[in-house]
Amino acid sequence: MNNENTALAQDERLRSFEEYVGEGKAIEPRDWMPEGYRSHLIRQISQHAHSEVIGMQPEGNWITRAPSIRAKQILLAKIQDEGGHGLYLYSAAETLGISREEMLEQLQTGKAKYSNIFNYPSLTWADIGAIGWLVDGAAIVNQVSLQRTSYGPYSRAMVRICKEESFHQRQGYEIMANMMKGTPEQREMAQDAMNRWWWPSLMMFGPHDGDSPHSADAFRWKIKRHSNDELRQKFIDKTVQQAEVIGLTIPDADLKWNEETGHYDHGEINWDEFYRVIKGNGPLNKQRIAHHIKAHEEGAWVREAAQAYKQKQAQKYN
Ligand code: FAQ
Repeated sequence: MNNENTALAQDERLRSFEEYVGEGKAIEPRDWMPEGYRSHLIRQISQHAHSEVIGMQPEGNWITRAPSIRAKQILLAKIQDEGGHGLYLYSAAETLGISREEMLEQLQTGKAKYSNIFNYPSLTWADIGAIGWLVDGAAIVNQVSLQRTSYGPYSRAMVRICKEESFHQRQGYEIMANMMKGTPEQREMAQDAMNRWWWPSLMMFGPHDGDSPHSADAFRWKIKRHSNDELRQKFIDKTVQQAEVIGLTIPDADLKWNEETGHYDHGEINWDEFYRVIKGNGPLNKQRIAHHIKAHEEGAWVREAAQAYKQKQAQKYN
């Protein structure tokens, strides 16, 4: 085929790919896909996986200090779930032709991002409530929308992950609700956690739609079904009501119900802080990556043992 014909065939493939996703059909690993679609998904899914795994750190910090055995059991189960979510997502990304080692190398060298939110410290037990309620709450809003994303393995991983996240969100809300029924000091602690986690949680949805460079492709290829701002608004509308029920105040003087739009108007996010954090200069970025590298190195013997066992089994059955 000459160059012109090859280009025509390529255009035709792209056209039928876009028509196919346009009809709401799922793309599977062996289907043809444009390179841009593949690399877009590798970036997003691997960053999502890294977020789940790095997200274990702020909560892991409180396992030994949970205030009861019940609270400790629940927290342990939640953190284990987050590790599991990371694994489904790494597996989904691997179907696109990147290895787990490459993804981890990109994380550890700062080439791949993970959610801004996990660069903030968990200072008190109320922070564990705020993470479950606000961070998992924000993650659910985003992930429910991703259940209908066009890439089959990603969308299927989201279905299972959302079921588990809704349990996580409730455990966080329960912690906050109980603290708000407690002593003045406990109520103050809950409000302080709310004040520190609210704005970074809103940042989780990414930049405003007009400043989101990846959104155009994401919509064209049905990777995203709702925009960053639409999902952020959805999260705000439902969370304000939950805060009111337990007596917490949202730390935003501009927050106001808008009769006309049927949504809450809200104050502006500090985007300088967002970009500073996602570029690696948040309060704990360096510590989070250093801890990941340490844990990864200390776990090398487990990977070697698993590899050796796999080879032994292969020899036995070949
Ligand atoms: N943090 O053009 P856009 C969880 C980057 S899971 C850091 O709008 P896109 C569970 C973005 O990567 C939480 N970076 O990008 C849990 C891009 O930079 P790049 C994770 C961010 O992809 C709970 C640049 O800004 N969830 O929490 C962030 O269209 C508790 C331009 O942005 C997911 O990852 C951010 N928040 O939209 C675990 C969901 N936002 O890559 C443990 C899947 C944007 O060019 C404990 N991801 N950036 O270098 C998505 O839906 C999308 O990727 C968005 C961003 C919405 C995050």
